[in-house]
Amino acid sequence: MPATFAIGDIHGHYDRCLDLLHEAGLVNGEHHWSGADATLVFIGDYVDRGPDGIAVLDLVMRLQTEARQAEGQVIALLGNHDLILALAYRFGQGPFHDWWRSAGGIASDLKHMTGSHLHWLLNRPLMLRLGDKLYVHADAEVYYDYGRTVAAVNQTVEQIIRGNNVTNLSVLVDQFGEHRAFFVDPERAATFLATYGGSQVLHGHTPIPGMAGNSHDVTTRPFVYADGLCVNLDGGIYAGGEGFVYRVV
Ligand SMILES: [Mn+2]
Repeated sequence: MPATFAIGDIHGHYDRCLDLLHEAGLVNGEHHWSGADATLVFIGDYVDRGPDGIAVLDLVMRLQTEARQAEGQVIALLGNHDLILALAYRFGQGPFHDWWRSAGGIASDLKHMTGSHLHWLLNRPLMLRLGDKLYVHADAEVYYDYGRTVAAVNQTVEQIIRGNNVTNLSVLVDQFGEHRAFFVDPERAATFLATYGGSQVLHGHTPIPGMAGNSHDVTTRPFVYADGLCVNLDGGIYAGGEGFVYRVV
């Protein structure tokens, strides 16, 4: 079985992202896919807060193509920050633009964003089930509002984010901002897995130091919690954390 890797929230830190992928053997010195038939899952939040979110989007989009040609695959989930940038781009000045700014939106990201970035963002899945792992961006319960299977959630959210119903979009963005649902109550993680399948939830969205405390190496490896049911992959790169690529299988 081909190897599977996952990487958490990049938030515009393109150079750090490349370094991590290179260390993991997934890109070569020329920044091209070198992971052969491996699977790499990006957990979302490519943009905002850090210097160059669009470069991160371009990298992920290109690696998807290159991996496919090598019989590997790059799967990229949608993060809440990615959604907000897409809405700021689509709707222009107004509530979503204000939301994006207050969420750490970077002016040059919006300036350099194109229709192809938007198209790509609007086609990102919210959830992924691969083997016995369930991948989501947020440690939140927003998913329940959109369906009781991975496929149903992805389909419902895709329709909403391509649509023009501002109320539905606002509710989605708001709920997507929840944190720590499974940390405060491990029973919620068990219920989540019973609903969507899998034996472990892999997520980002909530920097590990906020869960595990601030010991020196806390941002360099995944944080397992909720009786082993959850794995947090957010190494807090935007706040100076080193981050990591997690070898899942
Ligand atoms: Mn997030």
